[in-house]
Amino acid sequence: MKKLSTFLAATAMTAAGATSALAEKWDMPLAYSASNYHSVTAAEFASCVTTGTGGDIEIVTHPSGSLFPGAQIKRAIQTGQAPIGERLLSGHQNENAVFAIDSIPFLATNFEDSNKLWAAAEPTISKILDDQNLHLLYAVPWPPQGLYFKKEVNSVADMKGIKFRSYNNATARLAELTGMLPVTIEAAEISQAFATGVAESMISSGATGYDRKVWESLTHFYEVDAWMPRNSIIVNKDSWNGASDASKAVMTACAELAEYAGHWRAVQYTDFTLNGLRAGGMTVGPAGDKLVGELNEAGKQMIKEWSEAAGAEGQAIIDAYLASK
Ligand code: PCA
Repeated sequence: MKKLSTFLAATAMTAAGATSALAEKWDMPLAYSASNYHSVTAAEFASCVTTGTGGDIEIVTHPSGSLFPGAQIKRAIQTGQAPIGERLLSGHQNENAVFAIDSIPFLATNFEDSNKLWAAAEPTISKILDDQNLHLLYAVPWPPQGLYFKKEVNSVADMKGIKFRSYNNATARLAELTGMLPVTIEAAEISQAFATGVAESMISSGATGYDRKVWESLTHFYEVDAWMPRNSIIVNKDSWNGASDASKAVMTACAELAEYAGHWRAVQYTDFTLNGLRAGGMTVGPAGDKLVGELNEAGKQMIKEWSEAAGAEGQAIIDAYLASK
């Protein structure tokens, strides 16, 4: 209630046309295409803040990696090159294994479990980010991750030697463990990578395959439901601390709305995009038993490696998650 009343007070200020002399423009880099639901949600968040602060903070989104490619967004925010932005934190597993909590194979594979896992992990992730000069605003999941190929695949043996597009450490490790050749490629670049043969496969959501029209190059999508990574919206802490209490309250309230809307869209987008892949001519369905069994074996190895890297801090999150199920 308190938040909402602050928000409404700030909105009323806008109506009165009160814009302070200290108005700031915050550029917000995003890695994914403007039409993707994460970007649509971020654009709504941006206009919520711009309106709610009466223009004191005007947030302008820059989708498709046009300001910074995904891999550079976190550093850009930490160093103040951008005050705010969106990033897939599992891409920074080398900084802290806990960032990859949402990319542990077969741990949380539906929206309900993904939310429980996030609830268990969020305080620790917030704290790690805080120590890195970052304030966490909200996070939205991607739909379950499945495997894309340009041929029928029924076993790990069928995957040997395939050029595989990765987007974080977990995806690259999965490729290695299944005999594929990982190459890191931003989502914004994948249509071209598949068209030119730089990559022939990936693990991702139906959403990203749909956004990038991968049916132009690929033929099969296997619903493996490996994990559900998240995009997090993070703010440079100096920028955050410099904002007025009223602006902070508006950003927090807008973030809550955005997280809710983003989740809702993620759920809606899951079936919609799988049908979109089918309409594009792709074969979409569950992976066969042999492939699932072999992927589980690779998953066990990845879980073991992650547990070793994440130590007691990671285990505490897993324990809290399992207790909440
Ligand atoms: N899409 C993003 C990350 C996970 C997903 O579903 C990507 O492929 O880059």
